[in-house]
Amino acid sequence: MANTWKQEAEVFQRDGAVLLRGALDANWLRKLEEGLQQAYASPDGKSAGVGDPLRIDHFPSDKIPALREFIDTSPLAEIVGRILNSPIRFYMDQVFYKPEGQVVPTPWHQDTCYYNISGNDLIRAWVSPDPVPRDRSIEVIRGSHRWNVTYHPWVGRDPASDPKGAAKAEALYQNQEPVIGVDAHDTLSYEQAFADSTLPSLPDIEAHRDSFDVLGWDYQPGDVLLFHGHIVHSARGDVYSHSPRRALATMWAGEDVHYLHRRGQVIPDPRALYEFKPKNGDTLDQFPSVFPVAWAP
Ligand SMILES: O=C(O)CCC(=O)C(=O)O
Repeated sequence: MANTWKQEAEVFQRDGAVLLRGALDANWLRKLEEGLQQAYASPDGKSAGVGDPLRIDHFPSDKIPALREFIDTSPLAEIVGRILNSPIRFYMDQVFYKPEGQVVPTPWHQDTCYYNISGNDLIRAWVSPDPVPRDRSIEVIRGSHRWNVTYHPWVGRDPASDPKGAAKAEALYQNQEPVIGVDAHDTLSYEQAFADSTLPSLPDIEAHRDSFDVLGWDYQPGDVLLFHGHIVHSARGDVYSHSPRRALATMWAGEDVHYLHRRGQVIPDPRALYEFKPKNGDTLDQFPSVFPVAWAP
C-alpha cells in the first residue's frame, strides 16, 4: 500500500472517519450534481413526513443512470478499497438533499441499525457537489465505531402504537425473515417501519457536546468523506443556506460484512437479494451476482 493510503487507512481505523481532499475531479462532480438533481425531481417517498425539508431517498442509483455511472466508474470504489486494502463490494446508496433555506440538522445516529448487515469492514462514502461549511457538515464521535453497541434508530414507529402490526413484524424476525419485504422498495416509508424497542437510546450528545470527542470538517466539492458503518454521526444545521446542500452517501462492504436480520429493519435489503433468502452470518461474497467485486487490490 502506498504511504499516503497507509496514513489515511490508519486515521480511518483509529478515528472511524477520514476526509480525502480533492479526490474527485470536475467531470465527476458534474455527473454527481446531475444525478442528485434527477433524484430530487423524483422523490421515492420513503422519508416523507420524517425530516421535511430534508429529503432522504434510498437506492437512487437503481433508477438514475447518472448516479449508477458515478458509483460504478468514479474513483470512489478504489478509494474505499485502498482504505480497507481488500476487495470491496457496493451495498447501497442514499440521497440526502437539503434544499435552499434553513438547513435541517440530521440527528445523531449509527447507520448499521437500519440495515440487515453487520461487520467491521463497512464504509460509508459521503460526497457532495456543494461546499459544505463546518456548521452544516457531517460530524462524528471520534472512535465511536468501536463502542460495540447498537443504538435505537431515530426513525421507526413505537411497536405499542400498532400491536397487531408489530406482532406480525416480530414473527417475521423470529423466523429469520426480513421484517420488510421487497415491496418496501416501492411502498414503505420510514414512518411505517417499527423501531426495535430493545435497543438502548443514544446519549444526548447535543446537550453534552463537550463530553464527546466531536470531529467535523469544512467540506469542499471533490473531497470524499469516509466514515465507518458503526460510527455515531450527524450533520449540523439550523443555519440559513442560499443554496441546496446535496449529498450522495454510498455504503461499501469489505470481506467480513455479513447478513444480519434486524428486528428494527427500516431500510429494505437490496432488491436483488430477496430471492436468495440470506441467513444470518452469510457473507456478501456468497451473493456475487448481487454484490460483484467493485474493486480489488
Ligand atoms: O447528509 C446528511 O445530512 C446525513 C448523512 C448520513 O447520516 C449518512 O450518510 O449516514
